[in-house]
Order: sequence, then structure tokens, then C-alpha cells
Amino acid sequence: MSQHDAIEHLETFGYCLIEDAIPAPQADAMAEKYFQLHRNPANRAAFQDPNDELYQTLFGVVNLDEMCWECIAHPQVLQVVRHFLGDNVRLGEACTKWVKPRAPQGGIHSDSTHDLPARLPETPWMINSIWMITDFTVENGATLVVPFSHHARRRPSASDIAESHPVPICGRRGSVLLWHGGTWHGQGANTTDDQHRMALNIAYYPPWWNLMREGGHQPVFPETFARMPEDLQALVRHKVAKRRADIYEF
Ligand SMILES: O=C(O)CCC(=O)C(=O)O
Ligand SMILES: [Fe+2]
Repeated sequence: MSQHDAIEHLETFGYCLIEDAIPAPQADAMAEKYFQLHRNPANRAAFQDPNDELYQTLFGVVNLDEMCWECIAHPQVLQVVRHFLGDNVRLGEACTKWVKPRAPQGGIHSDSTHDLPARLPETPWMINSIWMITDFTVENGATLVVPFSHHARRRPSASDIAESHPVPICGRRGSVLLWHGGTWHGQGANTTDDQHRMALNIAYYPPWWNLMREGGHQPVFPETFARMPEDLQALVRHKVAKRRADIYEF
């Protein structure tokens, strides 16, 4: 898909898929590392919900792994993201999301809308992305998306969810799915007994967004920042700190 087609697809349907944005062997190396990071008890404090065994989100990956840096600053992705959010986009957070065998489907939701009015803004406030670190399949918990739902300009109600038809976005590892923050979506159920879905989730916001309001996000440590290439530094310089409490409100 060309950049132009990707932008048009996201505008129309609320999401787009960029296939094979990194080679599969690179995704495999990342998968090995991310399963290790999730299994390391030292990282449990950075889980979104330490009590959810079957669906684990690990925040602060940017400090734990350098392989994700290339994804955060990926030129093809940034071109799409900048079209919607402007040149001075910022990284919200990069986190890994592991859907384990027998994990139930997640709730269908829109992203980062807790501070927004019921009638959501026409201007996009966030573009989210999820890198397929393992292949995404219908069975292993591929992300579900409700096409066109960003045009509704509201959070999905219970009846919206009951009446909507989420579609799983499947793809080879190394592919990346992008969506508008207002697009209704959620993680799929993993109906297998032995297949693990690993993803790298990277959220981008415009410079006017109050990132301090995002729960669970971790700072980029100064020593991490110092090692980064300049194009990546430009995306994260607003969230450099030694401790989470120094820059986030909760
Ligand atoms: O894990 C998934 O497939 C979806 C995660 C999600 O809802 C998000 O990253 O906003
Ligand atoms: Fe989400």
C-alpha cells in the first residue's frame, strides 16, 4: 500500500495496515526479547494490570529494548501519523501487549477519550499503532476494529457495541496496523491452546495533547535518551525524566 493509499484508507475506514514494514526475522528477534521481558518478575511493576495473567501490557519498553526504536521512528509510519497530527508529533508510549492462549476478547473502546467531551473532536487527537511481532490471526487475538466508527464521533455505548461488527485485522509479523483514536477497537480473543500473540503498541499524539494525563505511561530515562538517534529524540524529548512521578499526574 502506498503512503497515499494508507492515509486515504485510515481517513475513510479509521485504520490502515502497512504490511512487512520490518522483516519477519527482525520481528522474531523482538518477540524473543519481549516474551523474556514479560516473564521477568522485575518488570511486573510496569504492567498495566498485574492481575491480568492472560492479557499483559508492559509499559516503558523504550528503556528496556532498543529494537523498538526503529519502529517508533519508522519513516513510513511517521508519514501517515504526521499527515493527521502535524509535523511535531510526540510519542505517547511504547508498550508490549501479549495475548496468551485462552485470553478472552477485550472490551471494544476508543482511545484516550476520558478527558474529551461526549461529542469527540473532529481534529484527530491520537493515532495509535500496533506492530505484529508474531503473526496476527483470527484465532490468536488479532486486534478487532470497527470500520468507519471514527466517523461516529462518540465513545461506543453498550448498544453501539452490540450492534457493531468488529473485524480482526490479520497480518504477517513485521506488519503494522494504524488507527484513529476515535476508531472503536479491542484485542481479539485467543481461542487457541498454544499460540501466543505479541504486539508492540506505539501511540502518537499532537503537541497540544496533555500527555501527563495518560495512566501508566513511563518516562524515557535520561541515559536512554542520550543513546538515541536525533530523529527519535525529537519524538520523545517531552517525556525524559528519572521517575514517572516527575512528569505524570497519575
Ligand atoms: O492489544 C490489542 O490488540 C489492542 C490494544 C488496544 O486497545 C490499544 O492498544 O489501544
Ligand atoms: Fe485501545
